[in-house]
Amino acid sequence: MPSNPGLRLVERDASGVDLAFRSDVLLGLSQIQKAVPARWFYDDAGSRLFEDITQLPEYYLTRAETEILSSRSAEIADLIGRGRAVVEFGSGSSVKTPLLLSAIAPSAYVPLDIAGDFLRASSAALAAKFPGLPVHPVEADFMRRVELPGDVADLPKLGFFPGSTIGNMIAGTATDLLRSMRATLGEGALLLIGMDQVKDEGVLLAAYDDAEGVTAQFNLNLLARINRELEGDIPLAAFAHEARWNDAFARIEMHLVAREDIAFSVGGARFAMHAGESIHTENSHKFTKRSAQLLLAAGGWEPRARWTDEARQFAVYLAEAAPVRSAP
Ligand code: AVJ
Repeated sequence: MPSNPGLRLVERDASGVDLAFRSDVLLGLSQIQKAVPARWFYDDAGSRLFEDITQLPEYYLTRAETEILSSRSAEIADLIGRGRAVVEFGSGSSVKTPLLLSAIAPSAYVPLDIAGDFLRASSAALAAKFPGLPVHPVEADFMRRVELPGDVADLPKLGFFPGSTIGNMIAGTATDLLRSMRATLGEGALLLIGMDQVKDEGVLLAAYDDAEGVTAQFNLNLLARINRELEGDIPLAAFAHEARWNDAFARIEMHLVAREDIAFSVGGARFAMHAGESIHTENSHKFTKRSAQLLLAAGGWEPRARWTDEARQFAVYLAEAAPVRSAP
C-alpha cells in the first residue's frame, strides 16, 4: 500500500514560520543561560547530519542498539506478539525500523515526526521495503497526545522510541512525554524504548565531540537554521562546539560557546553575548538500570524486559502501559 501524504499538524504563520520554533528560540535566547531545545536540530540538513553521526567510530549508540535489536529479535518478537500497529516516535532509521518490523509482523506502521520532508522520504523508502504493510506517516509534535489515523485506531499498539532520544529531556519533561505516549497509544499498549547507559566519561565525551567534527557541524546547523527560518544574523564562525559531562545530572551537554563578545538579532530582537558565554543546545542523559526503571515507572510504564549489547553500553526496554489504579 502506498504511504499517504501525512497529516500536517505543525502551526505556521502566514509567511511559513514555525510558531513553536520561533517562540522556543526567542524565549531561550532571552534567558541568563541561553538555551534552545534539542528537538530543533532536526530540519532536513540536521536530520542528514545526524545520520552521518550514527556512522562515526566514536558514536557507539546506534551500533549498540542495532546489535541488540538484531541479536535479540526472536526474544523481543516473542514478548511483543504479532499484529500490533507500530507507532514510531521519530521518523525512523533505515536500519533499526526494518529490523523491528521484519521481526514482529506488524499490522501497520505509523511514524510520527516534526520534520515533514524527511518523514515523507523515509516513509516512502520503508513502504517500498515492506509491500503490503500499511504506512501512515503523521507530521506532528509527539510531546503532546497525537490523534492517530482512523485506520489504526482499533489495533493494539507498540510504541517504538529508539536512539535514547528520551535522554534529551530533563526528568520532568521525559515523564510528561512517557505519559503522552501512553495517552497516544492507549490501554494495553507496549513500548520498546532505547536508553543509553552511564559509562566512562572519556567514551561519552568522544561520542559527542568526534575527531571529524560532524557533531560540531550538527550543533552549528541549529544556528544556520535560526538564521534562515527566523531572519537571524548570528555569526556562525564566532561559535565553538563543546561537549561537557554534567555529573550531578548524569548527562552530556552540548553548548555553542561564543569565541568573542558578539551581538546579533533574531526575528527583530537583539541579543548580546560575552566571550565564553554559551547557548546550551542539548542534554543527553545517561541511565543506570535503576534510574531507567524509575523513569519508566514515573511515566506510567511497567518494565517487562531489558536487553543490553555485549559491551553493556546501551539498553533496550520493553514496557507495558500501567493500568490506572488508585492504591499501591
Ligand atoms: C538522537 C538524541 C539520541 O543524544 O545521542 C547525537 C543526538 N546529539 N550527537 C544523542 C545527538 C549529538 C542523540 N539522540
